[in-house]
Amino acid sequence: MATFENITTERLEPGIAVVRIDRPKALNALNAKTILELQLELSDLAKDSTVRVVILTGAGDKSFIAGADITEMKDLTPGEGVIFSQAGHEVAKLLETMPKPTIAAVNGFALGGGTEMALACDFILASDRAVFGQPEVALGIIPGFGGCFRLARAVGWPKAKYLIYSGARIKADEAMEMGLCAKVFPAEQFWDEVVKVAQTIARQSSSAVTKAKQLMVEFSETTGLHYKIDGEAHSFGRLIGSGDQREGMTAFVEKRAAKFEGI
Ligand code: DAK
Repeated sequence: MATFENITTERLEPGIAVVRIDRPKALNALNAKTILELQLELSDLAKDSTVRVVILTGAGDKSFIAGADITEMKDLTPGEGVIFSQAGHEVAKLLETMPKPTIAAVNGFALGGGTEMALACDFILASDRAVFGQPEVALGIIPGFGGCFRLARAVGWPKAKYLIYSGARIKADEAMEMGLCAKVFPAEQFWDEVVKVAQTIARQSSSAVTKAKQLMVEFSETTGLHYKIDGEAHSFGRLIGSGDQREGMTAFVEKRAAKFEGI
């Protein structure tokens, strides 16, 4: 089994793989290396017949994924921006289409790319301490891992537009009300409840569950979605290198408010 720097995988019975993003210094933000590691690990789990359910979560109790790594994204060139986005799309696509259920166990901050990766899973289980949001516009960019489409698919266009244009952060109860989460559990019991859900699924007929997933992927027009998302990667690439993207990300790193000029 491969050993990675930023992710770990734990096996639980019966046939559950728990993939944890583990970058505490950046609240589990996704840098390019973590995205590559996720891509490799999820491809293996997708093919592993002993795995019936995959849980994606964040290490620690503060953060699921605090977004893409802003420090690393700050200096991307437009070409690198497209490559980064496409790698993130591959990870999201694996979560969305692998022939077994994927559960996002959102234990804390799920911002930007964090909400997007959670949305790519089959469903979201959230701790009552979870916080969701798409704050990209505050950094001079747009959601780059499929957020514009998957968020709208989950909560409807008006609410997705509200969340994306405002960058508002919402707590688990509001996310539940909007239809983003399948269940919210108190933080103290969160992990036990997540494992119970995964075990319940893992004990069903895996061929029936896989068929149900395949049908839902097909009928939710996910294939069309992947085509549209490629357009998102190129739109993102065009924002990389803009004055507002440099200002937004430099301001985050310098811990000050951004001054945008709309360029
Ligand atoms: N990237 C890098 N470092 C991060 C980070 C991030 N996203 N989030 C947190 N950190 C780091 C902080 O800089 C800090 O580092 P030190 O100062 O200790 O060195 C450390 O984690 C602890 O964070 P805080 O001190 O800020 O902790 P607080 O509890 O005060 O605040 C917070 C927690 C999650 C509210 C705050 O850290 C925060 O606002 N973080 C940024 C959240 C955010 O804006 N996320 C969205 C990122 S943009 C695309 C692909 C993907 C995307 C877009 C395009 N393409 C290529 C097409 C996605 C974009 C995003 O996700």
